[in-house]
Amino acid sequence: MRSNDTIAAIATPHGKGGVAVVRLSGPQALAIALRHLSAGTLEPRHATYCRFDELDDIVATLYPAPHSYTGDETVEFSCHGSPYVQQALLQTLLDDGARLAEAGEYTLRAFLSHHLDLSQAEAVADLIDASTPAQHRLAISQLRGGYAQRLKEMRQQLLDLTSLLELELDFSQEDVEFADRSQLHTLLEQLIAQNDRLLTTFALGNAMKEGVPVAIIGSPNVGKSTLLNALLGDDRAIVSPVPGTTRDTVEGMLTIEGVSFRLVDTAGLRETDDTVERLGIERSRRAYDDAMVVVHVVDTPQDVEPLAAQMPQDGKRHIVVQNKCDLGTDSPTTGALHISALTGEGIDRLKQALVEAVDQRSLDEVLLCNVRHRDALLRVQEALRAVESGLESGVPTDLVAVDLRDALYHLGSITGEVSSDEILGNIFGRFCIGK
Ligand SMILES: Nc1nc2c(ncn2[C@@H]2O[C@H](COP(=O)(O)OP(=O)(O)OP(=O)(O)O)[C@@H](O)[C@H]2O)c(=O)[nH]1
Ligand SMILES: [Mg+2]
Repeated sequence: MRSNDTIAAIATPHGKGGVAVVRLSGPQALAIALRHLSAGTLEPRHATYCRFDELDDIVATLYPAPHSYTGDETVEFSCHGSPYVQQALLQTLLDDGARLAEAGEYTLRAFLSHHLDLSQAEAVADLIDASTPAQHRLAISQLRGGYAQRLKEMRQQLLDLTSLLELELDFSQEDVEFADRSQLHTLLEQLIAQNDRLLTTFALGNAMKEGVPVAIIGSPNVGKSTLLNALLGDDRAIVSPVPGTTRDTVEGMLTIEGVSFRLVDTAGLRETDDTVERLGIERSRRAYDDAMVVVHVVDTPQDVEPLAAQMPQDGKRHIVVQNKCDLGTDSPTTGALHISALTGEGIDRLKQALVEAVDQRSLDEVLLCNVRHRDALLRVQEALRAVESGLESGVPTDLVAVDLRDALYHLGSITGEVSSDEILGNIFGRFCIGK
């Protein structure tokens, strides 16, 4: 995977801008650059104002190896942001021996030269994708390493465990259980607990990244679609006085106080003989299952109490909303937020309730937010459980060691201690060119 090519790409977005940055990185970077710059030389990490051929007046900066992002010698050209200038500058570099960088190749090089581990490289992609403060916070904490640190600790514990067990293996001929089994058990239990704890943070981490899933649930005609539209400030879903209007789930993204929510309007729940409506109701149930927050909508005060009384204890946050309060027919009930999706009354209070339903404190903890990492940690969990039961049932130590190595392998796949071209291709292919 490691190549000695000198690569070049435009690092700034497509199109016209005040300034554009073209990056050149690899062993020939400085040599190529100096053939086109009016400056005789470039001082490391100093901005040098000079001419690039007859093309443009630019600022060039040299980052010598190994203290650059990629670890290779790198020159960055800040030119005027005309698409013509950017393209012509890039083409000059390509004509002079550089190769066009592939998507994510700069960050791939940073990984291969050990400037970033794999989880941090993925955080770079997340950071570029971040569009809310919560997504940004998540990506930065993964990049700066609270998360990588946690994985490193787990890896160290796993290595300790392995060496304890191997000690026992070394002495197995002498027919003694050499390793202190109780120490082994303690270490193992600690590891399993750590791993499980990290896994449980996935729901929140993923919700922060992809939007907190919110299901809007209720009987037909109570105003769920009207509510979705009111929250989004957009005519997203069809509204009509006919019960059973919404047949499919309808989604919309909403950011409140820096947290993004994925709102899902659903088909009204009722007994029905209509096949299509029944399929829609099945989807409503699925939306409920996937939700972190459930907004229950009713339109009569009598429905509030029975609903509030039998709220399921399913780990989800439930909010009861009594809609159509503009009709003035309802006496105020406790246990529900009174709103009118039609006039917008109470919508701000509902938004507040949504934000409060997300435990913001836990945002400062290390959160798992990457599906690939979650899959790996599930495999670690499986392997550790196998170790546990192997030790309990007196399976030969060398077989237990196989499961331990399995756990090490999957943990290492997260940070990239073990990786394959396929994994790397998958991860870095998602980047834009120039990163
Ligand atoms: N007066 C009043 N009418 C409302 C309010 N919200 C919704 N409605 C009306 O109630 C009717 C049903 O609204 P919808 O939003 O389609 O209801 P729904 O819950 O999505 O219904 P289904 O999709 O059939 O399950 C429409 O005629 C809306 O205009 C409200 O706050 N006040
Ligand atoms: Mg509807």
